[in-house]
Amino acid sequence: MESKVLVTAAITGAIHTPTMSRYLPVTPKEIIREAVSASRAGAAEVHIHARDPKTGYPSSDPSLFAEIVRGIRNESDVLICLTTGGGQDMTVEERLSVVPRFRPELASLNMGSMNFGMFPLAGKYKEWKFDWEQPFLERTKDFIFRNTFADIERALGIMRESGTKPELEIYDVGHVYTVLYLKSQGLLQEPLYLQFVTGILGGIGASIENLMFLKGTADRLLGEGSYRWSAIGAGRMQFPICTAAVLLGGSCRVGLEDNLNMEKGVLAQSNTDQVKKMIRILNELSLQHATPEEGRGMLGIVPASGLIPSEGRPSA
Ligand code: KMH
Ligand code: ZN
Repeated sequence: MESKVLVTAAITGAIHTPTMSRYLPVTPKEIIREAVSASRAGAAEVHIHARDPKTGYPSSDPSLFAEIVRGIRNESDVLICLTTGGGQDMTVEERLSVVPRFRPELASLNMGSMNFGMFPLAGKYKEWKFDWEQPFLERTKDFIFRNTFADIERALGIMRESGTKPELEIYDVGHVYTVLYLKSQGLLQEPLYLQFVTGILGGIGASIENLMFLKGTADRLLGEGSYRWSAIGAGRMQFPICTAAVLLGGSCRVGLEDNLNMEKGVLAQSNTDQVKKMIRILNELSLQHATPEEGRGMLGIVPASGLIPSEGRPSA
């Protein structure tokens, strides 16, 4: 087992909408506050999306990302992982633009095109805070989350030039084979960083059997020592999947991007509350969370000496 567990907090994402929880961070200030607080509670990594501060609509606006990155960096040395998954209306170019601009230590990289169904969430609410929310969710019945091989290769080129490590998002077992292919082409550097995403409608379901299948496949194809891994359970499976992951020697991701609740029917009042719950679980299991520096060591990220406040990292 890894000696330490790298806990990630995914602060706001592009799935949930403001009606679903008044605690969902929306403005750059809220996102910064939540990220810094989550890191103080034990998250070594924060996964960042931006939203329109007035409406909460997922945004690729670089000025919002700049404010968020700068704000977090001013107060914390937490590993910052910027999304390149973005939101459903963004082009691949818009989604990737944060990488050369901010040169983050980590950026997500989704391992295949797929259905990404958020439409069942639309049926759970009768009244909406904003007009965009219901159609935004319903549209995903006809949405393809685009991540072609060409897109992935382009993203990897940009990440290489930017000194950014890709966090490889694996939504199903075929995506592990895509990682194997990319590795065989010399496009990935070890240790690889895999994020097993379970419970998205269109991807593999959130069960412990599936998690073990994903990990077993990765061990067999990639070699156990060649990668670090973390897991996500979307929705109510967040804590069960995270707990299983850490028992299997992996790391885990919590946060309001993936789950709005603390337990069934109880909204989490912050990302930090979820991080604290995960740390309590780790402690009960005699496991320890990694600091950001230990996280960098686990992922083979050269510590960015003098992480500059205004952008993600200094030039190479
Ligand atoms: N929302 C998660 C299921 C990304 O931002 O690139 C996956 C995710 C992808 O976080
Ligand atoms: Zn994300």
